[in-house]
Order: sequence, then C-alpha cells, then structure tokens
Amino acid sequence: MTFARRLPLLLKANVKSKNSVTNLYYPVVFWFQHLQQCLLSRGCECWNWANSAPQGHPGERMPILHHLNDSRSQRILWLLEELGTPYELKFYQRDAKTRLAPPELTAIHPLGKSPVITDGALKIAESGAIVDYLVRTYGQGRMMPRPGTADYEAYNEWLHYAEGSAMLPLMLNLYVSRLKEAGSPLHPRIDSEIANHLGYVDSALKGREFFVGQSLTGADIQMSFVGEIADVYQRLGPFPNLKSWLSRMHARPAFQRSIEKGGAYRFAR
Ligand SMILES: N[C@@H](CCC(=O)N[C@@H](CS)C(=O)NCC(=O)O)C(=O)O
Repeated sequence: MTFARRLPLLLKANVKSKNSVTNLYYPVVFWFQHLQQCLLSRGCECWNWANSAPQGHPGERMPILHHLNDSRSQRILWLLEELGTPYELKFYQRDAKTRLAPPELTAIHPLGKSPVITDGALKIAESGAIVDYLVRTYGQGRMMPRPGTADYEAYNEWLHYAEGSAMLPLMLNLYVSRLKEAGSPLHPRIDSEIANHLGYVDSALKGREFFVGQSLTGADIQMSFVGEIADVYQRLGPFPNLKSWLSRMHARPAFQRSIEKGGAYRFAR
C-alpha cells in the first residue's frame, strides 16, 4: 500500500487513541520512511541512515586519493576538482626504469595499483567504482543522470565499458609492442579491435558535447583515459568526434587544476 493511501487509515486509527504522542508518532515515522525512499530512489545516499552509520555523513569525512603519477588516477583527481569537494592527495611515484608502482601502494591495497581511495572506513579500488562512489556521495545530484532513467543506464554502461572493453586492445598493444617482431602476428587483430572500439566511441559522440546528457558526467571522466591512451598511440586521426571531445575535456579549468595539483601528466598532450 502506498504511503498516500496508508496515511488516512493511520490517522483514523490513531484518533481513537487517547494518547496524543501515539497519535502523532506513526504518521510521522511513516512520513520519514516515505521521504527516505523518495530521496534514495533519486540517488541521495546520505539519507540511507541504515547503511551510513559506520561511514558517517559525507560532511564528516574526506576522501584521500592515493595518486600514482602518469596513471588512471589522474581522472580521479580531475573528478575531485570538478566536484569541488575537499580531498587529500597522497603521492606515489612510478619506478623510473620499470614504470611500476612503488611497494608502498601495496600497503594501501593488495593489488598495488592506482587509483585507490580511502574515505573513512571505506577503501575503494577500480576507477569505475571510484567514479561511481564519489559522484553519488559528493556530487549532490550533479555529474550523473537520475537513477531509473535511460540516461542513467547509458552512464553506467560507459563507466563499465571504459575498463571492461575499450582498454583491453589498447593495453594489448602496449604489451605486444614490447615483443617487437615476435608480436607481429597479433597486431592485425589488436589494430582492428582498437579501430572497432574507437569507431564505436566516435559515433557515440557524434553531435554531442558529452557522453551522456547535456553536461559533464562521471562517464566523461571515466572515458578520458581511453581517449588519452588512444591519442598517445596516435590512433585518433580517423575519429574526429573523439579527438575534439578529448580536447574539450582537457581544456576544462578543473582538468587544468588537476594537472597543477598532480604534477606532469604525460598522457595529456
Ligand atoms: N582497471 C584498473 C586499473 C588500475 C591500474 O592498472 N593502474 C595502473 C596505472 S594506470 C597501475 O597502478 N600500474 C602500476 C603497476 O602495475 O605497478 C582501474 O581502472 O583502476
């Protein structure tokens, strides 16, 4: 039964009671439950008092980004700048020879990769999960479509697609290129998959300023690394929509601030 239909019945039942506290108590409790459900369905997690107790309200805690230079972590730094929420930055430097992350990152998360964020008792790895969490927790409804809409599903798809699909052939290109001649039988398939994915992304951006809706969302943030790596491998030539979208993203003041705060970033040219 909906709240609207339940309320008159509750009021009628309670009027019979002599106790004015009981008269008010149940309608007020049900009203709050109804309000909480409405807010949660709109993505306002701060009203989820059942789950938020151990973590505290966003106002009482601050995310810490464990940031590795020249890495996917740059997009999280950019996101934090877009959100304008206070955060702490902890720096980790790649080994100059191996380009691997330093062992200190393993103390933060067993995989020893970046990005990782900590926020109160929470620890989150994987860029897509981090973008999703930060936008939901600190976005105050900005940078994501409303849950339950078609735009929200598209947004969620891009969050997964970036690392789950688009990055695979780009990473294979990186590793197989190190095999020099020995890797040549693999390159035709890798190249055609890169073209397949970049072509798909390029057509999704046709006539659009952003991946989803009319303003910047977490989807743009998450997809930026795909565009950057493709650009580093000089693959953006045939994909003008993707190329110009990337330039627009890099021109944003918040992105520029992320470079100032994070230090040199070799994947933004
Ligand atoms: N799919 C993960 C990938 C994380 C990842 O591989 N990060 C790289 C930097 S781009 C890293 O930490 N590499 C250092 C190492 O492997 O030692 C994500 O999106 O967060």
